[in-house]
Amino acid sequence: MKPPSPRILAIIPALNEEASIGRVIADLPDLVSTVIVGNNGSTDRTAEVAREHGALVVHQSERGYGAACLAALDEAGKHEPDIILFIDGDYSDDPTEAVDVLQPILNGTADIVIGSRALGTSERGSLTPPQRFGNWLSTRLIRLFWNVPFTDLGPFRAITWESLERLNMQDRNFGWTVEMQIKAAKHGLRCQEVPVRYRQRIGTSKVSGTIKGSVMAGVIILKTIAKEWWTT
Ligand SMILES: Nc1nc2c(ncn2[C@@H]2O[C@H](COP(=O)(O)OP(=O)(O)OP(=O)(O)O)[C@@H](O)[C@H]2O)c(=O)[nH]1
Ligand SMILES: [Mg+2]
Repeated sequence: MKPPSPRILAIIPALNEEASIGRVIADLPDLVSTVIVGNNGSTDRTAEVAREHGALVVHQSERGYGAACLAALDEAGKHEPDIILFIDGDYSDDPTEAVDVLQPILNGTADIVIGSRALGTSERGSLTPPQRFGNWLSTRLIRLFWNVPFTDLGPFRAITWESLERLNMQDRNFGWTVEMQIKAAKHGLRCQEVPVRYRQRIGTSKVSGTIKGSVMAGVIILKTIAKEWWTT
């Protein structure tokens, strides 16, 4: 008898992404059974568009990438998921590549898979120089301290539900992705990367396109690395 196929849930943190969120949901492959949008107090039609495309929308009034993901995860837990796929709501990631991101977990060779934009191709202007440098520095530090050779902190990623529960994620902001990778290394999870492509976002840039946003995200990421190092 064929074993039952794993239940795969996608989580999309979203703040004012009405122009792109529908396309992200529509382009996800059929093997994703449920989409949960962590709506961070959007003042546009993000929630309506997401619902029109069949997603469940969870509201999180507290701003912050991690806060949106945590709210969506609370809901995800009610659906007995096997695998969680994370993807941004601005259409920078290509949802059709979810198949590649999920494959190592489906094959049983990985517990967490990061879609790496450093291994793949990024459209001109989609990643700013400070962002590239920040990702390079952060992944070098992870390699140095925890000995796992990640090349990116990209948002497009998949992890088994069982592993995610073990990581006990805490960060409520842009430390979310780096925290997950460091904790995965600390817990000895089987970590893998696959190349993904990255495009110019749809809609207006909120973080990386502004100097203030980049500096803030960089500081939060470095602080998270320091905190995890202290608590190793
Ligand atoms: N900026 C921001 N984004 C959030 C928040 N909560 C959820 N998001 C979503 O998190 C994802 C990543 O944020 P982005 O604004 O795309 O961040 P980025 O890719 O570093 O930079 P830009 O695409 O240039 O804005 C998007 O889907 C946002 O809608 C939040 O509180 N602030
Ligand atoms: Mg973006």
